[in-house]
Amino acid sequence: MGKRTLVTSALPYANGPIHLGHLAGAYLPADFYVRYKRMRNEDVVFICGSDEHGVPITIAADKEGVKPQDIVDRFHEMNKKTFEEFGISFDYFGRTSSPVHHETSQDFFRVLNEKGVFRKKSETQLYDEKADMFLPDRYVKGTCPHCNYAEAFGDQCEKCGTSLSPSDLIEPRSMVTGDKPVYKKTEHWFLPLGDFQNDLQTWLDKTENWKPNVMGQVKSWLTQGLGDRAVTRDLTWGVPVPVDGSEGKVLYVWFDAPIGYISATKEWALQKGNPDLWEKYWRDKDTDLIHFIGKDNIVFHCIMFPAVLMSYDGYILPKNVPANEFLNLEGQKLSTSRGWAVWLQEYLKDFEPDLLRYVLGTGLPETKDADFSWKYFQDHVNGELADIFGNFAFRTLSFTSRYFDNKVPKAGKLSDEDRLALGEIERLKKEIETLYETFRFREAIQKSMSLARAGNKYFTEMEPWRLRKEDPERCGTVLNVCCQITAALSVLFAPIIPGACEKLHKALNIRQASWDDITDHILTAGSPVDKGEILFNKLDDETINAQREKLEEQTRIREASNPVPEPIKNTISFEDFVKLDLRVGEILTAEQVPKSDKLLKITVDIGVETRTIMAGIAQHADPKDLPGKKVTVVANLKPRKMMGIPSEGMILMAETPGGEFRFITSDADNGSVVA
Ligand code: B3M
Ligand code: ZN
Repeated sequence: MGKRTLVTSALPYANGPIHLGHLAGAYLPADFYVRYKRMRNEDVVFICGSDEHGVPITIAADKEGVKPQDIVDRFHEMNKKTFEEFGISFDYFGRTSSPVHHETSQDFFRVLNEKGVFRKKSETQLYDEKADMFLPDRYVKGTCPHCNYAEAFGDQCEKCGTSLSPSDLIEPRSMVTGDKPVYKKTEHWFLPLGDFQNDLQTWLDKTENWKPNVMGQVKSWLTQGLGDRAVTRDLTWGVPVPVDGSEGKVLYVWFDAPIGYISATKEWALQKGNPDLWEKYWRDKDTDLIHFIGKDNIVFHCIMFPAVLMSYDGYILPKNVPANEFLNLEGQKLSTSRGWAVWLQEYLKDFEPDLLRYVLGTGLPETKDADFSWKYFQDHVNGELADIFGNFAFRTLSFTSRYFDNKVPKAGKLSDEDRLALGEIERLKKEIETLYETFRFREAIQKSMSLARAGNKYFTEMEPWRLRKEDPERCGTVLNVCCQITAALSVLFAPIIPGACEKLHKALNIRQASWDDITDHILTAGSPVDKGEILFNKLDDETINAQREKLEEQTRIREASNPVPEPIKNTISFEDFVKLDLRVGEILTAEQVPKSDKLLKITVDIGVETRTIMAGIAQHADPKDLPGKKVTVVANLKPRKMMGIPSEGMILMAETPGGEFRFITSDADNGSVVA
């Protein structure tokens, strides 16, 4: 056994299903890495689990009117199963509600408390008198002081993105009762991160190969100077604070959740019948600890949790935290509340895991935010998996089984071309290893695909279909080379597309694929080969469009049932307002503008004259329904050309939160002034 590595993926909150954004951040890259290490026969343990505490859980429960326990039970089981189906190969998937976790996190708190690490301070916090509870920031809503959005949360305005504290809100109200919260004194335990500044710096200085985006964020936290972080909360849902005088208090979720990695490793060891085994992975300096996370979790994994581990003493610190940036979807930010997301269970109803594992892998947000689109998915499945990898494996296997009696043919004397093609195996293997070791999975995948590309090129140039008749021995040599490359591919690609590679191993009779077996002569001449099968079917436009429509439909439904009101714009003066000349009018004619799918050309009688107005409502109104409709027109808007036609005003419309358009009508005579 080689090196020992403990790999963790961020514990997903058990408050909703897994989507592509999660996968691209913390799970898929970790799984590539772990599978690669296992294939190298290294000692690696892969740990994850559900994060079942914190306000995200109680908010989800409140929304549905059920208990937090119901929410976490449901999503823990669901997510565990989905990860399994997708082939994320955790050695253990725990949950932070487990007794082992409660004990472990309480032990951490107790020990740190006894060592005098914490500071106890009292502070005033928002309190709901009617509900008799302190309010977490997320439980307070009010008007955003920056954009006037009336539904801003106490920690952030989701409209303008500003991060807030509850005291910033104009007219704060409790989400529990709707009452105005009051301020009340409460006592909490704080982790004085400033005390760890030097130790953290020393540790970070010694780390190697960290991604610049991760190190940059950490350095900037350190430069700003670290403050005190409360590690307890006044809540009922969570791990109870295990010291006297702490009734009604639980551990802050970001205190207990990372300890969840340790608890889950303990449970894994118990399950293996070797209860002490976990210690080797957490307390032995020869273990490399690697945390895979999304970029929003960096501070907790690179500052707060290391500070906790240092204070307890005897624990190793992370060797690397290869955090990923965010994944966008079809050019827009992912949003579960808006329904703008692809949920993994939904994906799995329609496609094999391998396709997404590969395609998402080629576009991971490793150094900057990346975009996933269904078109990108289609292009990469068709153009690479099917046309390059699948095609090469298929033509090699079918040719071999058909003309060489289902056996790897013997290689004769190798030509320069043969040697060059075979040489690619060793050369690329080395490069790919470096890429895996430095967490550059996108490039590792590209490099792996370039071996299949080289294989195809070789096959085409050698023209075995011609050699078969002209020079059968030479043909055997060429197919031997192709079989060796196919075998190498089936091992190199195994961390990425395990399903397809297993099929290939079967077809090539490779019993146990190990990374170090990848050579230019993995297969011996005469060993059996099955007939090739099509590994990847191409995806047609219809299939892809159906996915896009599903996405749009999801958002339509969510937005209609859960409208986000538009914020009120900045105040204007009365003088500004009276500059507007608004008139009642009546539509006379309406027609579609050629070559535009949005614009209608409309003529409106506004009493004093008839105006031609271009309106971008073709998708919302049928021109033949419009004549006779009474509308309101901005009559003194400077004319502007649209599709070459001057538009002499604007017809006012109301857009509903669900995205429908309605005219502002009046039964007053045409030309009446609106004021
Ligand atoms: N549950 C936050 C998140 O999903 C959190 C991760 C915990 S890792 C210890 O972003
Ligand atoms: Zn705002």
